[in-house]
Amino acid sequence: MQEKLTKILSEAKEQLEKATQLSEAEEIRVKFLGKKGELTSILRSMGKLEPEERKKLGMAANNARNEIEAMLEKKKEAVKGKVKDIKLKAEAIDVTEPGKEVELGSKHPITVTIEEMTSIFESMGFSVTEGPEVETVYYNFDALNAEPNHPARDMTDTFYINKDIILRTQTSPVQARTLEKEKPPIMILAPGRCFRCDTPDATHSPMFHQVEGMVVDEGITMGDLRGVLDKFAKDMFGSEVKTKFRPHHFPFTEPSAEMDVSCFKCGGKGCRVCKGSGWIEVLGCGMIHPNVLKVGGIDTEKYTGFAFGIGVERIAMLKYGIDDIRLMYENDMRFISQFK
Ligand code: 2NL
Repeated sequence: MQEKLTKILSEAKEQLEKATQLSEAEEIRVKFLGKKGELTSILRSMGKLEPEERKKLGMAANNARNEIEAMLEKKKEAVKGKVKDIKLKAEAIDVTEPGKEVELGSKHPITVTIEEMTSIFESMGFSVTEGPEVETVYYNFDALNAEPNHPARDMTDTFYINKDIILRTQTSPVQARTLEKEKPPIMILAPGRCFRCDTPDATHSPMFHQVEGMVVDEGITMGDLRGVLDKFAKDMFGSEVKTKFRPHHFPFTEPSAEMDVSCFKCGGKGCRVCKGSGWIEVLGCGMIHPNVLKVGGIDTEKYTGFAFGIGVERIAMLKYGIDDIRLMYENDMRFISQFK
């Protein structure tokens, strides 16, 4: 028995020395100290021995077990230490390495254009007002003198949420709300997102942007409208451009007009940008219809006003030579990052 114990001890020692992994150490523990282990079977068989003998051997067996356990513990610690070393080495960070360059984002061409338009009008005294993109039919159509059967009210042209709520088709509802709330003098700009049921193509998008403006005070005339919009055109497209106003029709203005600027590319001789005509259409405008002022609670005996609406995408496309509106909503970085 004593011999057997010595043999077990030296075998365990030898095998443990070779072990390099925790799983191997565990296998060795099971082999010697487990329920069916070699040392365990010796301890079990001791019941048959004489008491004197049993005591001696018992002590020796217990010592052997303690020794194996101590060796196992030592091995486990050593293996763990090695694993940690490897891990630390693999995860080491070179703090002296130069940092990666962070690429700066750039503004969207629509943002750039709205900011430029806004600052031009702010320099003339306009202040920016905003309103909801989800609007009532009342502020989007009724308050703006749109006939009950006006085509723009159609389910096929406007996104209806329900019979009274829509996605605004223009930013004029912002101005209709302002007329209700404020007293003249009023001089506001309403930039923002608008929605119409359009099938996308090179010049149409169901989501687009407008900058509308409105001035209401005593003695406001078409001359004021022309002065403000001519100044806008010169600041936006170059001091050399000329403007002209052609009669038009909008439900919310009377008289109404569209403004053209002389082509800033060819100077009016005719080119690809102005399609040979020398003129480019840039906005719609007019004297605010008395019905619109009245609905807003403005005294039409005392006050008059003008308003205008500018399509932001159209201005951005002209200014930056973009030939397809859809490029602006694909967010391809190669396109987007050109507008710093
Ligand atoms: C266009 C035409 C326009 C307005 C918008 C407006 C707003 C109020 C009263 C009167 Cl509250 N008018 N807005 C007026 C004329 C034209 O937009 O073709 N925009 C791209």
